[in-house]
Amino acid sequence: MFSDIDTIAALATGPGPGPIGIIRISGPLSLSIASRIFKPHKPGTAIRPRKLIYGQIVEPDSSLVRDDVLLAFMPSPNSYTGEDVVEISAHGSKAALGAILDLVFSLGARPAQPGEFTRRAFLSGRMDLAQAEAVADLIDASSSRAADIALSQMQGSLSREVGQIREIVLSWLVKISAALDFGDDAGEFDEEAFFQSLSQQALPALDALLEAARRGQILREGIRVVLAGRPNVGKSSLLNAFLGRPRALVTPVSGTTRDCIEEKAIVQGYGLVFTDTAGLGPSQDAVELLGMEKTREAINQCHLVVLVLDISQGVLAEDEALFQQLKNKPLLVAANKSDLIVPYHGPDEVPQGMANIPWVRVSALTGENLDKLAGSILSLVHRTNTLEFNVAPNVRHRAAISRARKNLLSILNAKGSLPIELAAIEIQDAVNALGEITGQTANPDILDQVFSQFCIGK
Ligand SMILES: Nc1nc2c(ncn2[C@@H]2O[C@H](COP(=O)(O)OP(=O)(O)OP(=O)(O)O)[C@@H](O)[C@H]2O)c(=O)[nH]1
Ligand SMILES: [Mg+2]
Repeated sequence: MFSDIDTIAALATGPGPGPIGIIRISGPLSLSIASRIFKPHKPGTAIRPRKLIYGQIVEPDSSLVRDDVLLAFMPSPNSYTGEDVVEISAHGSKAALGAILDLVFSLGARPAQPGEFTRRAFLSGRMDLAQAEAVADLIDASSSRAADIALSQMQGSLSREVGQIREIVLSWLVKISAALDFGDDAGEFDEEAFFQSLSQQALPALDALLEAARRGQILREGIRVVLAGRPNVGKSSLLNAFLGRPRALVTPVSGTTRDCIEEKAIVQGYGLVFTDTAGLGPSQDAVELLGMEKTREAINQCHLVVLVLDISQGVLAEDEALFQQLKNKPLLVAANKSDLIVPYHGPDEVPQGMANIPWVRVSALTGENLDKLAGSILSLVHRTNTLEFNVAPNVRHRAAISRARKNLLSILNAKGSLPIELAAIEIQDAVNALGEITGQTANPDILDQVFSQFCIGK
């Protein structure tokens, strides 16, 4: 049978040299290309589905051996793309892999576009669009929490939630269409039930997804933590301790850090974006004053502030003044330089005014209690933004959810004065917007936009 689907190939592993590199071929020619270049170690061994076979890649014309490899064949429809797929695991040198790929191209495959394997998986119905996007999220995940959510969405968690809302809205579209087409013959259209279903089922579910998107953004981009405090208390030393490398300058001179320094660290599975700041306090120096202005901006934009103290000096009036300024933000105190005070095992003497906020004694110098500080940061984030969720709609999903939400609100806000024809249009738009998330109503432009963000080979 004639097929207009061509065969694509690409390196599926990273571009640098590595112990193993995997070449993936997908499309109708996959098996015939593999048969022409693969010579099994045991003569006569057939390329059988889902069996790993050891052999060599040999140029058909020159009989030149290119590499020792393992080859796997996954026939359609039970493969990643839904098409015939061959994967060749070779040695990961650029030269060896490049030569094998050239051979594959010379026999009729063409280089895959970014995300084209996953696009084919979507088009053949192996996964929906939200699941396909989760594949890219999983590859890009920089923390284990972000990876957990990507995996959950790859397995369909977001698609199910969106699908349930779409079902509700779609069921009303069907009823409204019947009422419009058949009038009284379709039976009474229950307007009350319609409004109730939108306001009490669909709308709260959309709002919950928008809230999940907001929280998910924290995980995608990292939890923004500002290290603030008087000059010289050890803010930069704490940043370096979290990063495990000397990123910021540390000196005994007060006012060493003049500009904000932002760095991401993975702490207990979460991405934390720390901002080390210029110390806050009285100053006449124009540069220092500018630095403090930037510190305040960073504080405004962060999820939480760690107020760093030099506990070897006790809690000074300046520390308490800073505490007063910061206490409206999620806040905790890092009582730093605890190595300088006599070993102490009783409860911390926390000043009365600061009694209600988490307080951790640490030493950036020795690393003592750094884990405890990290744990306190995370539990404070959990308290202010629960992070126990398994869906995190991205920017594209959020836009579609907001559109659907707007459609439902225009029906509900009209309080029954909207002609049913117009309600039908709003409902149809909402169904379409939700369908864009999972791909039922996604046009080629949306697909291009989604898949162009993938890497080649995925
Ligand atoms: N003993 C001890 N010294 C520390 C500790 N943390 C920082 N220091 C010392 O305190 C001094 C100031 O440290 P920095 O990290 O530069 O302090 P900072 O808060 O960033 O200072 P500015 O950038 O000037 O605001 C340096 O001499 C550090 O070595 C600690 O936990 N224990
Ligand atoms: Mg500093």
